[in-house]
Amino acid sequence: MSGNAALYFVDRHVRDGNGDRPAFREAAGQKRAMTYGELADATNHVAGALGRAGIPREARAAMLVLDQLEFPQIFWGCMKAGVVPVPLNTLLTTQVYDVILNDSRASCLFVSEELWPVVQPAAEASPHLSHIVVIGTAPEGRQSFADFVSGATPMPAVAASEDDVAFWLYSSGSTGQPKGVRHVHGSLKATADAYGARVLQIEPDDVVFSAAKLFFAYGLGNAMTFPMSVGAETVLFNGRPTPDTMAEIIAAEKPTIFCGVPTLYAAMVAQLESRGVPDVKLRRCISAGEALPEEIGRGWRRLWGVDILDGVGSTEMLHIFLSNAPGDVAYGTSGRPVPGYEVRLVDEDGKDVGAGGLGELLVRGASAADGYWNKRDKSRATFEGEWTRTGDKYELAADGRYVYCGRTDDMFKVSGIWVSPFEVEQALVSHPAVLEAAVVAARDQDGLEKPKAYIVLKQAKADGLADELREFVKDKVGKWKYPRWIDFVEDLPKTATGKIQRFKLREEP
Ligand code: 3SK
Repeated sequence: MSGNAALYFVDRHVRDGNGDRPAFREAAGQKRAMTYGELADATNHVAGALGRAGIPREARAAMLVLDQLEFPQIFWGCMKAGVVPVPLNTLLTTQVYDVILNDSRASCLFVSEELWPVVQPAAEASPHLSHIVVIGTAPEGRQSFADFVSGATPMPAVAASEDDVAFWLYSSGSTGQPKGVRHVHGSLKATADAYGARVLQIEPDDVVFSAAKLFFAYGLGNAMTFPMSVGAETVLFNGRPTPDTMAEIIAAEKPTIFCGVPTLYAAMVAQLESRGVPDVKLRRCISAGEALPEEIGRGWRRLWGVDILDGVGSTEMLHIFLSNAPGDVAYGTSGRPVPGYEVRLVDEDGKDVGAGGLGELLVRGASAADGYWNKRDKSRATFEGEWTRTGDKYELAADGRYVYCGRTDDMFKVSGIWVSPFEVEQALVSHPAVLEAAVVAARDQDGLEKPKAYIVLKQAKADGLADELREFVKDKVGKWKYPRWIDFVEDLPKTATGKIQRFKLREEP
């Protein structure tokens, strides 16, 4: 049998007589919905339209597409045709789209009408794009998605091996350099069988709502492949996730599974503490992107009566490989390896560190990417045979849980002793006045590194707060770790997955 993932995730449901089951519904805009049968049909049409347009197998199709019904139609339609969909972060700049369109040499671009203005200059300058397809109302001279598929002869999925490259995702990482991460067909089922089945424990009757968008590896699993692996339904939202929009959608759409990121959970807890939560029974809540502060997990549990399962994944591993699990939650830790994955901690010489030691986390599992596109040195440095380097520093606690200590490149020494910015940030966010914090190394007048904090407050700043926070950190995590400088800011620079971009803060004079 062909290993084309579209057969498993899409066509299998029709073959098994489940074509009438709901697959996706939109929570905003036209509020359209689509069954598994309609999706199978639409994807065959997209595949046929790609063939008719002369887009060959293995060509890349860039997708700058909001969370709307066309996303799964195009993603799986491309895979049926053997064309490689490349979902792009919808929040980037024209300049970064220019870099990505050139790097990927995409021959085709699918773009939501709302996003066309930002990509237009890059798309029109691209020497590689032969087709630009606008979802919604196409501007003068451009082809709409409806016209692109209209009259196309439906085409079934091409035979593919599980090891064929199926799709790419661009990872900006914490350094901001986009890298095309090439994933194979087999990886999608590997993550669904591991995290989806064993941690999320998703069931056919679940309704999933993910604040993380489909273009992130995290959102792609949450809101597409996990629900589709069991024939469940996903609520799609094409807008910005804020505490207000999330609470409204949860109240109206009544999901059973909610997938968020720490920043959003923090803002939701702060807001819902005074307003109260909607009368909805969430049975599973998950978090990734960055480590979840303990207070937020506890606050959420108080409000909703359900834990947040915090985990860590990466674009390179496609989804979460280390996680807390239902009935086995320890806030402030990333939990244990997800069944199907193995992890190791190694020191700077690549030697395994002993119990209680601090080391870089390496992971092994079936969903590892096939490598970065066109970046041989970076591929070699990250994918070491079966093991993938994560760039995250972890400690293994005596109870077998892993505790996040920061990025390998964010750690610094103060008076010869390691400081984890993450640990200082955790101390700061446990202060009642602090909503978010980012800590970086800055140099004092002697050129020595010391912690500097950027802080987003919950409310207006009280007099003497900076000194109070310094004492608070000293008491909580150690005298040498307190921030010598504190800047109160409106927000923090973040990657699309919610990771703080400390390198941007370090760049400041
Ligand atoms: O950042 C994470 O933890 C993550 C989780 C799942 C998939 C992708 C990513 C980056």
